[in-house]
Amino acid sequence: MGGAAGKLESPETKLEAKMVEAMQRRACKGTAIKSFNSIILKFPKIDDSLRNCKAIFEQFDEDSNGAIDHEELKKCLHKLGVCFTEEEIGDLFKACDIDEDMGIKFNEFIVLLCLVYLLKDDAVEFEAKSRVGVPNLEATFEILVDAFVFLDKNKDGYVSKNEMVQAINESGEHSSGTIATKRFEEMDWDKNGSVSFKEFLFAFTTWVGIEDE
Ligand SMILES: [Ca+2]
Ligand SMILES: [Ca+2]
Ligand SMILES: [Ca+2]
Repeated sequence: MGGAAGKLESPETKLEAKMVEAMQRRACKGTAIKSFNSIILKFPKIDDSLRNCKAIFEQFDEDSNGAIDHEELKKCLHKLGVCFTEEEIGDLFKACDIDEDMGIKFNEFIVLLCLVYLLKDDAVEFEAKSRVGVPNLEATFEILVDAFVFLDKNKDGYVSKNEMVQAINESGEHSSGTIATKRFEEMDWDKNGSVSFKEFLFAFTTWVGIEDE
């Protein structure tokens, strides 16, 4: 809202502010990613692992209508041992229900789980209870967080176009400027000139070919 002049993006909700904080905390630990290409090389592995989320999704979609509604989400978070306030659950739901049809579809669910993973960074219970039959899921989320930390050079919790250009330049590709711009535009869904972790995750599900069905 008002007073954000001079700032590229200011968090719209408390949840987004928390996400930025969590990302900045995580950024302090550094990143294992050395180049944008190395992220691309991990796509097949990430793809496999994310598809395996389908089983968790189906488990939480109790009425099997292909979407997780508000009540189902509450139960889902409870089962994962995540203690969010009503407001946070509402914000999380709105943040991930991008087509605003009041239900979290599979691709939206992946984004949601990864955001929860980031927010529960310092909480052991998520790790302990998230073993719902999806080996390596957390390792995959960690790669995604790591990739974002790699791109967010100034560690403000958002990726700007300049940071994207810088990241791709480091890979030493010649036509990198165009690639960077293209990738950036694919990620910046609301076209406000910066990419949040949520936007990054949605772009990722598209890149690896997970669309809602
Ligand atoms: Ca449902
Ligand atoms: Ca940044
Ligand atoms: Ca944006």
